[in-house]
Amino acid sequence: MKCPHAAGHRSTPGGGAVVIDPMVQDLDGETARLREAGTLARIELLGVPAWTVTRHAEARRLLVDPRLVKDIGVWELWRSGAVTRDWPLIGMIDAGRSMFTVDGDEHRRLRTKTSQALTPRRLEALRPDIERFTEELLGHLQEQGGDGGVVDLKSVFAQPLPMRVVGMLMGVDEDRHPMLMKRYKAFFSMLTPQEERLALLDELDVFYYALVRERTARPGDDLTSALILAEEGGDPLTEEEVVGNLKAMVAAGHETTIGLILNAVRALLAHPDQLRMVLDGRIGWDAVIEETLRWDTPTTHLLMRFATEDIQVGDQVIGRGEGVAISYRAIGRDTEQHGGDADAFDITRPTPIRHMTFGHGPHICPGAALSRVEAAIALPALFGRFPGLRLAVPDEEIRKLPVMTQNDMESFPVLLG
Ligand code: STR
Repeated sequence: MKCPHAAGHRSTPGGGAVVIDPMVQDLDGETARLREAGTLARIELLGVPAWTVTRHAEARRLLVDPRLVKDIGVWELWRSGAVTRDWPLIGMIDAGRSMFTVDGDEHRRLRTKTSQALTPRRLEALRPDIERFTEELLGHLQEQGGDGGVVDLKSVFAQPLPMRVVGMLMGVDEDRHPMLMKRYKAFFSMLTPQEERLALLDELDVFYYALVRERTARPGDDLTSALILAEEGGDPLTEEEVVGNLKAMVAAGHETTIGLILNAVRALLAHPDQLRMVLDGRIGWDAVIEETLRWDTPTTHLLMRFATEDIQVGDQVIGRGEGVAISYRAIGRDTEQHGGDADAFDITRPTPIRHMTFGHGPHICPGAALSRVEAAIALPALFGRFPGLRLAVPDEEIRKLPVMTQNDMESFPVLLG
């Protein structure tokens, strides 16, 4: 990669960029530094400069601003060749044509069926399956940790559950799940060499194209088949678009919900008084889920949108062609939105639902309701079965994965109690 700094990035008055740490060694410190750097902060992503939005109110405005688009072709650093596919984060942006990468009328065309399939009403039909998966995986926990030994809540429960749910929804057979989980882990990890990441993305494409062809020949009652079939009189998605949406659904449905489930368990175990309130029925699981989403967001930074023209934000200007990330973790800790104690986990706060963790505007997370249903089934079932659940190591020893955009941990060793 050529030096991107040479490409004429405008600097903020007086401020150096916050360098985002690929090893995620101090996430809370970094979040605080981002908030200190201002509403619109300069960041550096592995040598590549960008802006990021750190405040709730400003993100709400910018996420509906049509001058910010997903089209990588607008990015000056990409057009000039300063950023290439050698950059380890390129797969987060240049991810094929899908509802994640397109705006405007085309975006509506790509997204409508998916959002219709994921309304709270439609999701009621999935509930029995999610409950069945949950029971099965709780059985695996019992088998592996029932003798009083340490068991990894991540690999045995929090990771396979969302994979099974999104696999069922999209029509991906269970025997493919280990392959997908392994590849996505390597995709997100900054320790994976870039040639390896590009190769595994190609392998995933081969898999997804084969799946789409199979469903084209023999449609099932999954969402992939629905995406292939044209509405009466409607115009069908292209094969590339179906593959793009399928990839986005599997990657997002699996990776983010792991974080939601594990972060909620971790927060409750670290706040036993609050756990007691939930187990006594004094406060609902929905409060736990919403507060976890705000306080410990599964997505740390969402990459990336690009300015089609200069955009004034306070006394700063996002220059035409520059990249803008959204720092959801910082936004969840916004004191203007959540009060002076925004850094505290508190399920009794009056307005926990006013977070923006699922985004805002046309690209707002289509899977939000699904992830809430998953967590609302998984968490009470887990604590119902193992009320004495506790961490097997001190909380400070839990390691974050070296992933720049997602908030995920290496493992979560517990004792079932
Ligand atoms: C991963 C790689 C890929 O093949 C397709 C996508 C598109 C959807 C992206 C996904 C990515 C990364 C994780 C995202 C997801 C949408 C929601 C999820 C960004 C780039 C979040 O973390 C919010």
